[in-house]
Amino acid sequence: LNCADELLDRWVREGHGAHPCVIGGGGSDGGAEIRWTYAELQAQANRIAHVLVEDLGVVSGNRVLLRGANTPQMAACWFAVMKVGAIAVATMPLLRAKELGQVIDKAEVTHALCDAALAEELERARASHPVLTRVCLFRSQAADGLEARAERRPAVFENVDTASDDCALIAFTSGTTGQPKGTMHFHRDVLAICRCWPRHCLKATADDVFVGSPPLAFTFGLGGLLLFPLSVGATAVLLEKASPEALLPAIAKHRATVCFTAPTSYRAMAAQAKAHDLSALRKCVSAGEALPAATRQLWKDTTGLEMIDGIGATEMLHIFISHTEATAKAGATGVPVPGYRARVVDDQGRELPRGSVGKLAVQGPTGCRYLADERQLKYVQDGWNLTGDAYLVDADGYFVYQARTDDMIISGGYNIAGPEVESALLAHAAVAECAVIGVPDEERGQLVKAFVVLRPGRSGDDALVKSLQDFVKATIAPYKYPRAIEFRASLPRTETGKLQRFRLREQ
Ligand code: 3UK
Repeated sequence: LNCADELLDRWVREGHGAHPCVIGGGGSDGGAEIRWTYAELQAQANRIAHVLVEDLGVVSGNRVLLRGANTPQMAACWFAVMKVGAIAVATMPLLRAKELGQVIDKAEVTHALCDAALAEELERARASHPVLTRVCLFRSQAADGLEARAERRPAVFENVDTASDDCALIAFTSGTTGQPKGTMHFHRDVLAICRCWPRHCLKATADDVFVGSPPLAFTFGLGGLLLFPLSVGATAVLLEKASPEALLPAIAKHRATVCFTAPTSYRAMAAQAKAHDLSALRKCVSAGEALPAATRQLWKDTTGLEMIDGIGATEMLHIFISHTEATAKAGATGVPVPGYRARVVDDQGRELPRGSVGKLAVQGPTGCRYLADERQLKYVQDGWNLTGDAYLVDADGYFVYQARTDDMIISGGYNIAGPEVESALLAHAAVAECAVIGVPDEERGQLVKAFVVLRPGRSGDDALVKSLQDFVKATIAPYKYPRAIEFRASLPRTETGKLQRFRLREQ
């Protein structure tokens, strides 16, 4: 079993080879836009597979680092790595030499395919990590570049017959704190995620056109922008720069029907959506962070569309609690995706009654396998994956996100979930973005503090502080209101759109 066969080759075999598959490139570098059919992506992946084996000496089980923005070439490289039975180690484009070095060490990377535009940091990392022996650049004019080599190779390749439990990829967590952790996923895991959430919650078809912002190096992006569209024979639009400002015109231009991005990006898009033709859009998927009820409503008011929220994790490969547009419930993440089981447990792993806040525990066809890491024993207990999230199950059986367990605030004896306060603040007309943390306080242990980015034209004066505090007190239990409010021009976020609350705490 090789996941490239089911996701790519079979479409060509079954007469779907002429259907548009991946569109992209032609970005800021002024290059021409690439539009590859399924047959063309397959041919390109096959040629690169030959280069991997015959020029670069890759054997199955080797770890191949992939470094590039979201482009068709990156997609071809990913499938080539699958085809030769090697293990893809995709890295975030913004990583620096030091972080790349950690990835190379931890994943024992021997080979790399790297976008020429991003070669510099990798070369610096390589200088101090000789285990990485071969680097080949793509999107390069060089005579020894990947394209030049691939051109000379045949367009057919016989996939290595990997076992279903051979490792297909090592994904590194985006790391909101501390050291990056590598998680292993098998060929069968790649196929399992295509059969679970997309089939039950997304319900896409070959006519769909997928677009979005998460990097292919982030499993949210790998699934949403490559695996899921290809699993149904649809088209994937890959954007090199996917800021909210770039996403809107791309949706219009490609008449995209499915969009994957983070809540903060939907909020930014909502502010400008009216100026773009979003009429083809039908599915708007949000993940990476909790989706506040106010953001769901804002997007509905702007576009008429109900969003689909889903919680996923690098450790689980993709989304495991979610819903359809028809079963959306404001403020709740949803119910376990068919194939997965989830429950809320106490510190001893005992299931808690509905309404009680505890640790989220998940089980399903995918799960956490850290590369040699003592944290495995913390993440998986009694066969349940503990994602590090605090949740409750409401009266209807919906899972309602509270906070990262380390982000829960204890103030004056109360447990307060920062994201609940953030959701309340986001419904205020003056608030564009916000982050709520606990700061040390002699009297209360911790004090609820909000960092607020205002909408244009608003000024952060004492009257607004009072207005925001009153607004929160009128929306949720008054003891949760932010006793301190600081106005900021922006908030620290990861490349994947996650708030870095730990950075605010450090300051
Ligand atoms: C948080 C959410 C509330 C949560 C991811 C979809 O985010 C992804 O993976 P990461 O490893 O982070 C995992 C953590 O992020 N989170 C993600 N989605 C939600 N919290 N509501 C949500 N909808 O703390 C989780 O433990 O970066 C998301 C698919 C694949 C992914 N890797």
